[in-house]
Amino acid sequence: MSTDSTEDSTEDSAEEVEIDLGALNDEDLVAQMHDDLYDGLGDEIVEGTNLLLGRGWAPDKTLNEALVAGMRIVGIDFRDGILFVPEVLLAANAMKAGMGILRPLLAETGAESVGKVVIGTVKGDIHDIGKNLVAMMLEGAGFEVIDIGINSDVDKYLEALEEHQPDILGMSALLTTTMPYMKVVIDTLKDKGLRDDYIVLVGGAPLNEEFGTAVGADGYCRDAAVAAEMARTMIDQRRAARAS
Ligand code: B1M
Repeated sequence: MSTDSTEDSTEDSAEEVEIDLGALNDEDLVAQMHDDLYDGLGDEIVEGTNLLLGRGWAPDKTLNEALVAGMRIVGIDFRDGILFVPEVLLAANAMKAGMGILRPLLAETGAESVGKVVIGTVKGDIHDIGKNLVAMMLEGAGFEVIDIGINSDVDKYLEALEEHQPDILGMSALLTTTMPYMKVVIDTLKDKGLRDDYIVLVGGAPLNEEFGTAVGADGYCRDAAVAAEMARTMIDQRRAARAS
C-alpha cells in the first residue's frame, strides 16, 4: 500500500476533475459524450446535446454522431461481456435523456428513423427488464420503438401492428410456459396473410435459435446488442431486396 499521501491526493483530485464540456471543440465534445454515455451520465449527455445543438449541429447529426455512435460502443462491450445489464441500463437511460431533447426536434425536421419496431412481452408473462433493454438499445440504434408492454395477447399485437405499421415485430418471453405463445402470434399473422409484412424477431432467456426457427420467426436475438444489430441488418436487406 502506498504511504505517499501526495500521490494519493493527486490521484483523487485527478479522478474528480470536472470537465468543462463547453470548453471542448466539437470533436473532443463528441468523444467525451461517448465516454459519458458509456458511464451512464445523463446530465452530461443533456448538456453535451444542448451544446452541439447550440453550435448549429442538426438534430439528426447530433443523434447519429454523438448518441447512436456512443451506444454502438456500449452495445459491442455488452455483447463481448465487458459491460453488464446494470451499466447498459444506465447508458440507455443517459441516451434517453439526450433523446428527450432531440425527439421533438427530429419530429419537426422530419428526419427519418432507421425503422419502426413494435415490441412487447407475450401473454401470461410480466417480465420486462430484458424487453425494456432491447427497446432502449433499438432506440439507441436510431429506431422508433413502440413498446406495448407486458402480457400482450395476439389482439394487442395485431392492433399495434395495424396502428403503427412497423417494419419489425419484436416479442419477448422469459417463461418456458409463455414462449410457445410466440407461435400463436406468428400463426395468426400467417392466417391473416400478414406474416410477410413484418420482420419478426424474438428473444428471452429460455429461447434459442432452434426455437426461433421452429415458431417461424425471422430471427432469434440472444441479447439486446444482437437485437439492435439484427434489426438493422434485416431492414437493410429487406429494403435492398425491394429496391431490386
Ligand atoms: Co421471474 N422467472 N418469475 N421474475 N425471473 C425467471 C425467468 C426464472 C428463470 C427464475 C428461476 O426460476 N430461475 C423463472 C422461469 C423458469 C422457467 O420458465 N423455466 C421465473 C419464474 C418461475 C417466475 C414466476 C413464475 C415466479 C412465481 O411467481 N412463482 C413469476 C412469473 C410471473 C409472470 O410473468 N407471469 C416471476 C416473476 C418475476 C418478477 C416479477 C419477480 C421479476 C420480473 C420483474 C420485471 O421483469 N419487471 C422476475 C425476475 C427479475 C426474474 C429473473 C431473476 C431475471 C429476469 C431478467 O430481468 N433478466 C429470471 C431469472 C434469470 O433470467 N436469471 C426469472 C435480465 C434481462 C436483461 O435478461 O430478460 O433474458 P433477459 O433479456 C435479455 C435477452 O433474453 C434478450 O435481450 C435481453 C437483454 O440482453 N431479450 C430479447 C429478451 N427479450 C427480448 C426480445 C427481443 C430480443 C431480445 O425481441 C426482438
